Amino acid sequence: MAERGEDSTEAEGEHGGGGPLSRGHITQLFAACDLNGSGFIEHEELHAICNELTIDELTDIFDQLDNDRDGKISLEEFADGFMVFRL
Ligand SMILES: [Ca+2]
Repeated sequence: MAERGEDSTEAEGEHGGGGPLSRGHITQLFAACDLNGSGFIEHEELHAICNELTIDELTDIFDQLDNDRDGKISLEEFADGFMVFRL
């Protein structure tokens, strides 16, 4: 008689809510990607990080992240991108 209805582990892990990554993680990741510490991720920085992607793929991702089209990705845009890509 195997009863597999016990999911006690599901109770934890639901605080903080909102997105697969916490805001703190995204901020850390952003800082790690912001190689020159400008407070924005620029095209070259994305290229340096994702150097296995082609320029086309990179441009595509960059365009999707760069909502206001100012040529750089802010923390806000970066965080929004993570909601979309659900990494
Ligand atoms: Ca931007």
